[in-house]
Amino acid sequence: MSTERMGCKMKRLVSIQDISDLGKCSLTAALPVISALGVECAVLPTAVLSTHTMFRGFTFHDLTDEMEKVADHWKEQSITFDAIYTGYLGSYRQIDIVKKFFADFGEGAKIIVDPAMADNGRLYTGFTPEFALKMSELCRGADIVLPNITEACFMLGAEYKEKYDRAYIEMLLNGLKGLGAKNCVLTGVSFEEGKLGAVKLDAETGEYFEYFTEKQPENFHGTGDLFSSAVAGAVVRGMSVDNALKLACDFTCESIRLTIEEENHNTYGVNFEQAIPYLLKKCGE
Ligand code: PXL
Repeated sequence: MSTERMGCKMKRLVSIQDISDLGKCSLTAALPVISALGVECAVLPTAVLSTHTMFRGFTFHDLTDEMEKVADHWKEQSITFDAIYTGYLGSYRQIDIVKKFFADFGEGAKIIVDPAMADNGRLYTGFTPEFALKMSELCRGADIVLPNITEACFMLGAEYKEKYDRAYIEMLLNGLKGLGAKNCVLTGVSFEEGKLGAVKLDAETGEYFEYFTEKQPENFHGTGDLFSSAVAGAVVRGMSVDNALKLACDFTCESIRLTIEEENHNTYGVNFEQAIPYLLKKCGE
């Protein structure tokens, strides 16, 4: 991986998601992780929140109108991107704006979609099942989609199961393929006690891939965003999708491990900052 950087023009990615001012998720996770991976990270913020939505009484300032103006300005300036990475989106209109953004800036760019909107069988505050179906429209033509099991179920209108087998996961992967994505990834998958990871179906070749790490004893917010940011940064830097998934699983696991290790650790996000040296070391392997 390290040699890929030598002599290459720096790549530019744009990440489209919210800024939770405090929360270690969405753009406050994407920016540091993608930058650390040596990729320029432009941002198209969808909203500014005081915290992520797991806090009570969070503020929310919608930036939908601003998104179109920013995109128009970039178009006028002939800006191009090597990748477009979308996460948490707050409204139907934003999804339509993102679809137009894919059409306007997608040529030659990898499109990476993390439909961040649910976990553990439940939608995050403010989302509806109808919104989840609309979000599924972003999968068409995407190079990589990265839902967790809950998000995949909501996008596909499938039953969420806490206990499942390989046939269930295969059904969801095929569902994502049906939505039109190329690399169909499911995160937070476990077939074995104590192991957690990601699986992938390559819709073009039919090839299946999986990778698991030790399951950590606690769950935290923002780990899906860290995972997707690591995948996006690594793939844009030139890593294969399978290796990027491995890297992201290891990095997320290490971030959670470091968090739990800390006495009186915070509960709203993980200590990914101190796992960045580990991320970079893994890239060089
Ligand atoms: O981590 C996903 C995420 C992103 N943005 C906001 C959120 C969440 C999860 O709850 O609330 C605002």
